[in-house]
Amino acid sequence: MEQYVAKSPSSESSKMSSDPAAPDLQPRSALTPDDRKELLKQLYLARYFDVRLIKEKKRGRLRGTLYSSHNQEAIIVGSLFGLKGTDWISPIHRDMPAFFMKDMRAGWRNPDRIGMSVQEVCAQVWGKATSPGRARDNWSHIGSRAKRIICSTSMLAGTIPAAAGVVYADRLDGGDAVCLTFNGEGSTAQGVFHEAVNFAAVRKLPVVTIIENNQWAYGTPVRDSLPEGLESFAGRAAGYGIPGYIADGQDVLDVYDKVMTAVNRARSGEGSSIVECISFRAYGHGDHDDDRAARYRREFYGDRWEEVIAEERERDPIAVMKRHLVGLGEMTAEEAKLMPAEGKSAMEVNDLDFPEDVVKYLNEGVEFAVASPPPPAEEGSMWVFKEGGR
Ligand SMILES: Cc1ncc(C[n+]2csc(CCOP(=O)(O)OP(=O)(O)O)c2C)c(N)n1
Ligand SMILES: [Mg+2]
Repeated sequence: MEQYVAKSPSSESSKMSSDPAAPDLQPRSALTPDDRKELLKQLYLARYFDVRLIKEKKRGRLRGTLYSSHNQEAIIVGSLFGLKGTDWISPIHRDMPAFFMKDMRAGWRNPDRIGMSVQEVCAQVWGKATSPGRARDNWSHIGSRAKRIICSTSMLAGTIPAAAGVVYADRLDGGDAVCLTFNGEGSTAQGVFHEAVNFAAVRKLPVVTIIENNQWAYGTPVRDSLPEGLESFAGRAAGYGIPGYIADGQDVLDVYDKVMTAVNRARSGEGSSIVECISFRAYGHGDHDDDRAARYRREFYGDRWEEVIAEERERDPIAVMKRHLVGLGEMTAEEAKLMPAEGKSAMEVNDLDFPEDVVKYLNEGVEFAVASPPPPAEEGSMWVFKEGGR
């Protein structure tokens, strides 16, 4: 059987299954040079979060499993960038930076920002008492009503019914909030994916279902979850009578365009959409799967293994954004060579490959987490059954 490798459309050629706006009406046309600079900075931040945790774990300073979003940062950054603070997100394991990058446009250190702080998220990863999860888990099983982040669960596609319920309630209360749900392409095979996308479509709910197609669901390649007659996961949208957009998941501006088109549509009452972002999972499913993934992917791609990796690295989201900035005359070719974090794995980069303020910002989170105490032992048996009840 022919091996499936998802196309990574360039921003010029990426297509939408419904009629796209003319280029000058695309949402990106309203972005300023400062916005674009900020987008690049946020890509660096998401990448640095990832590489820093991998290094901390290799140094033995961190326990628990890491689910890397390396190479998928443009999906997180580009989709969050145009949201209002009062919008909701429903993330899953691959989107850990989303918890602290939500509403970052309001100011990274703005205490009124409607997103978690980097301190809270690092404390979560370190399993400290200062974290939302209070050491019950080190990863994404957290949420916050105040920050408008739906508590992430491990149930694939469970992000969508929860999102539909939240925005349905918001609409009944007269609100205009939109909810972005993040899902891997593997979760589209779940029954609840169908139920929830259908419910949101029928009720015209402001739910945007993002499919992060990183071409692998644990050890299952896309070839085994997409029928031959269907070209894309976004193509499923037609069956629900809603638009399905395809974005180049390596290009933050393309993600921004497609997600904002879906968000604007949702906010104006036209209902839900699917946005598939084509990317490539950089490592194993989690770091526990790295060695095995190297074997099963090598087996799958065969002789093309090195070529596939080289192609995906060439289209690193940081590199793609730098090329945009150079093309727009907002960065010189010489400047683009500075801080070369792109195209390198975690162990190949060091702090000098990142902007100083990005390193400083994340250090504040890490230092807070390391200095925080663990939760008291007696908490171990709490919050499972009703406290004080029988
Ligand atoms: C309902 C359900 N079935 C199986 C699992 C186990 N599981 C966790 S992640 C995962 C693969 C997810 O792949 P995908 O949706 O493509 O997301 P990715 O990890 O690639 O971001 C599986 C099978 C689960 N968490 N929930
Ligand atoms: Mg996947």
